[in-house]
Amino acid sequence: MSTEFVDNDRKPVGYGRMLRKEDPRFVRGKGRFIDDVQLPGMLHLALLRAPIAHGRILGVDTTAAEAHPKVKLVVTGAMLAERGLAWMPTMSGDVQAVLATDKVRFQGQEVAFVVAEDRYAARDALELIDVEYEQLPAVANVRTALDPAAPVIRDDLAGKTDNHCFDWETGDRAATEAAFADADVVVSQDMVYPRVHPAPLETCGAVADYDAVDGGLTLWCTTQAPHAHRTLYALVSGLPEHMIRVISPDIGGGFGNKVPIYPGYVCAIVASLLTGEPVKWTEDRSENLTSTAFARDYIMHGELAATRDGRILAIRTRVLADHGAFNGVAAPTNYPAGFFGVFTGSYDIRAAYCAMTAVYTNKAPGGVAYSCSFRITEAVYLIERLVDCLAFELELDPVELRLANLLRPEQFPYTTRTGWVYDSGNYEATLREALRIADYDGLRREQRDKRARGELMGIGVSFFTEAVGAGPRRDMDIMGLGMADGAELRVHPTGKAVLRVSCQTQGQGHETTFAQIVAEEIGIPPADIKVVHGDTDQTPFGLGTYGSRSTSVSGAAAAMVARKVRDKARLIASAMLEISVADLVWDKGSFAVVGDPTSCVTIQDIAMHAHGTGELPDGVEGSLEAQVHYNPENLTYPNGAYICVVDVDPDTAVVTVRRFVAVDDCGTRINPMIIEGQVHRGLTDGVGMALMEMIAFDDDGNCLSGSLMDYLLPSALEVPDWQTGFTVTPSPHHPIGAKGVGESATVGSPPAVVNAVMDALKPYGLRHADMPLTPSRLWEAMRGNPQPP
Ligand code: PCD
Repeated sequence: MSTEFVDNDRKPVGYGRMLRKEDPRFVRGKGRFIDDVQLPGMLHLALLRAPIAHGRILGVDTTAAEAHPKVKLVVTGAMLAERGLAWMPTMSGDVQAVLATDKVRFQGQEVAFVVAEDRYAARDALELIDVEYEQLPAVANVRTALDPAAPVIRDDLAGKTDNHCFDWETGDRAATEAAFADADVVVSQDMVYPRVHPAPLETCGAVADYDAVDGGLTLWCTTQAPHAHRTLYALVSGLPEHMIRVISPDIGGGFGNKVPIYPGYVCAIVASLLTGEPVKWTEDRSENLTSTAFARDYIMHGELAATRDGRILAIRTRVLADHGAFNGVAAPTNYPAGFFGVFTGSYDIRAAYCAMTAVYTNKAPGGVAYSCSFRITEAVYLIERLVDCLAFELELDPVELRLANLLRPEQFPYTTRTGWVYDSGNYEATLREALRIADYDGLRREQRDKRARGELMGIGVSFFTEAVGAGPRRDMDIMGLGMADGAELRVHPTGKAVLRVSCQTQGQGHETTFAQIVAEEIGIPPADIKVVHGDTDQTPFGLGTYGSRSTSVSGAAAAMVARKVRDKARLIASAMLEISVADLVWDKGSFAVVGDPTSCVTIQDIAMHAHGTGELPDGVEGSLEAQVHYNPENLTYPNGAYICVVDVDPDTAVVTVRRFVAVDDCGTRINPMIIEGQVHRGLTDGVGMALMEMIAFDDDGNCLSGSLMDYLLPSALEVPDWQTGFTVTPSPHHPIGAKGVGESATVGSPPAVVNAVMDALKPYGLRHADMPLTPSRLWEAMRGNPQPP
């Protein structure tokens, strides 16, 4: 069943619509997630978290908790400090407390842990720990974090006298100022991309199992990057790397949330080392929302310079970035602001400049690539909102304005003013396809009629370019680990194959699409190719799955390793057919003698021969397998045009997303059905961020969004039937021409929704309101009282 082709006119090999191989286990409830891992004698860990955002720890009394009959162990920060484990490095060169020793720096921070016989006892015993705090004033407002009077959060850092985290700039300041000086028109707009949370269905967790006899540690954990995590655990704990095995089982959604290393994972390891038993830690929903990595939280001031007839000349932006209490950004080392540098978007812009200041606040750490390749969501939102602001000022149609400024096909490969080399695209064709599907002119006519009747209908357009597939080793690493990925392929004697990859599916369907990539190259049906991933003992090294990098990097590795196997198969076929390799032709799955298609051997015949007793060509070893390590030459640059149609209720300011057209160009499409699923997911995400989601804090740094009653996620009720389309502009450097797509829709949709709402509210003279566009916020804005973000 799992190999059934929905697109039945294709041969059952290679690319095309295909039901997911993983579905039978998921729909039967047979997936194996972290909480399904049960080991004999397993103990349970619970974390005590700070009730306040900022406070000095005066004392921790664990006596009563230790006396609990089911408690095996209680550990405080002080105890970890004795072992040199109270602090750990973050992925961005900062340090983060595993358990607080001196101060707590955000509400929900880890202070102590209990290990008990069962989960309930561990939780109960937390209540028996008595922590005495001296409450300190909290820095909850990013705008005042750098005030001289602001309390210093990171007094653990030697010589630190303020809350400054880092400064970053990109582009050419002088050229940009000159372009602005020459411009007929300048539009400027302040905008906030609020703090949001990836909120995966499955929260984070781990099971650590240390074997004191052989010195090996097995860690099952919710990680998007098992190999990188293993190396980091080895470096931090001093355990030898070859004795650490990280297993990432089925993952119930990642969305960037499962890229960082969290204190809970480290505590589970420590607990297993100390007790000699396996220890499980599973987060609850509030812990996930309040203490694991957030995303966005950028306050942006953007400006566009243009000619009066709508030629965009330059873009300039200042960003104030809230990084929380510890800089927990997970992005390549040299990119503290992720890939925000692509803020010139999809346009032919002559000059660009960005200056960013990042600060510490008393909030949870993070800054992860939540459904975007490291801050591209923020960059795309900035430029796409600014383009609409410019259209508003010039009274131009936002589509016309975009068409006049989009990069043209002959400009690729195109180097942006901030140094990114866009590989390929046909932006106008992509936008025109979206206009066609949406019947843009018809929509505008409908809007005119409705406006005349006092109804608020809005049409929003966005065009995005993403930069995914991090990344070339020369430019990108995470904590010194280059971002290249391995792949290993073994074809067994009967012609069935096993592909081993380092990336880690979290629901994207790699077990299906990666089998399809190999199938396309060597002609073995996808059903006969097993994809092994998520276990460092079973797979070659690589940096994992985030920033939509799997297809661009591991997918390329899979194609390359299959080609390597095919090359070997060709040599063996030449011996089998007793003909020179030059006289062989490949036809997906078999080699035949040129001009004599009946003299042929299939890949399955070759596999048996390779493992058998027959003659092999000189210098060719038996078996049919290969390994590669693929270092991408460049990122891939998927792009797309989105059109959103909304209705806004004039009395309640409730927004209804009525239609949404998404045309994506991700180059060669491996499995269109999976791509559509990915796009639907991302669009839903985008509607959520535009209209509902925000992690909010009060003035004391109390998190107000610690449950799904307070942090609203979109459901099927809030979203329309998505209409998708595509264009195909292959990536020139990727072996199969594919670009990533997993996050495209999250990146491209928020500005389309906001542009649509602003378009609906044009009769009110409104040009901008900040996300999330909740009814109360919009209602105030419609009455001329915009709420402070
Ligand atoms: N594809 C195809 N074709 C093309 C492309 C692609 O077919 N051209 C497909 C593949 O193969 C896969 C998918 O699709 O399966 C996706 O892909 P990509 O784009 O490469 O991506 P990846 O890497 O794989 O993944 C990742 C992503 C991300 S990143 C995110 S957020 C999200 C997405 O993915 N997540 C998730 N999606 C998803 N889904 C699900 N289900 N779940 C999840 O969790 Mo980050 O950075 O992490 O934030």
